Amino acid sequence: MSLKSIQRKREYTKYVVDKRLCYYEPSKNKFQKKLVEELSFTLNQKQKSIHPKFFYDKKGSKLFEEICKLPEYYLTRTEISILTQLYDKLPSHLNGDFRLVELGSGSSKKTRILISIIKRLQKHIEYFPIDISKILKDSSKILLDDYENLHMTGIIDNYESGLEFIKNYDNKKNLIAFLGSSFGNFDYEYGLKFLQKINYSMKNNDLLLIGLDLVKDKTVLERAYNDSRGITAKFNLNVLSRINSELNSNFNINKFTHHVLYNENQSRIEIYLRSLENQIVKIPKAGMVLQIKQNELIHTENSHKYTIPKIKEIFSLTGFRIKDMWFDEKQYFCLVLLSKTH
Ligand code: AVJ
Repeated sequence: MSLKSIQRKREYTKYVVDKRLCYYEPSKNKFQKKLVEELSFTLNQKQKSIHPKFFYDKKGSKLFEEICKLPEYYLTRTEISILTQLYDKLPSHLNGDFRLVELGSGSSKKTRILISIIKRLQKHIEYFPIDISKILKDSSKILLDDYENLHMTGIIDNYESGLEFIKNYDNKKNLIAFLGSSFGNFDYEYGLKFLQKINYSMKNNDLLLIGLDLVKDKTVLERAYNDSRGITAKFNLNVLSRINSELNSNFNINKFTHHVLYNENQSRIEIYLRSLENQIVKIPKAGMVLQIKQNELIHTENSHKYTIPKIKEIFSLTGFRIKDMWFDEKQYFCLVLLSKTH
């Protein structure tokens, strides 16, 4: 890919790759600054934690794709099976041309299904993936080769900034896809705030398609996050390697282990890194020296599971109307189509 022109817009740099592909990337070293700022706060709390968005460097994104193929990790497979049903079920909700905006461009397999559905209904398709992972740059070329009438504008940033970006971008209707139960990472309060934020960035005719994982048997859930091949463990530990390479820290990944539990009261999977011994870790670029005790847990992720009444509650509290809901046979996962209440 050669860059034909580079142009700056506010804090983004716009890279025009060709007529059908451009992307916006935050200028300066916005990422490293954020990583330092956030870690110096969250690792200094009594319950140490690392935000799950930091999992997704190049290696982490690759490992996550491997997770999606694991026999125990039913989420991706199940969501794809529901998306496949939408060839028949989504078109009646799409009147007029829609642009596909995707929060966390994730697996291109899901994107392809949505693009194919839209492709049957309109001549040109615009696709705006919003993803903090730079992997976006690689996966985009293949999509363009496969779909002639596709135009892509990638936004390499976090969801909040990405939503800010698309808000009032133009008058075209947006179908915002937020798949994979990524929403499950948010706790209840922040989840509501985030939905309000999405709602606020939507026009009256825009739609939101969101994928949510449902409450189910505890052993099924725990196995999905503690697979027999240890890929999820690798994915979890990789966040420490990432911090090492970006902040010159000296986490020894052999001195930590993957720890998972399903918290039934909160209906969520909780993921931690458990320290195998008393240890001291230095993070020079954050000016930190951490004392970590044997068996101390560093929290890295929550993955919330929902019931149907809970789903109805969170959307009615945040200004949405449920237009439709789709499930797989086992009711493991669901896709919810929403519009603004107006
Ligand atoms: C990307 C947040 C949806 O919670 O299932 C998978 C991340 N972490 N295995 C999830 C994840 C460990 C995943 N989400």
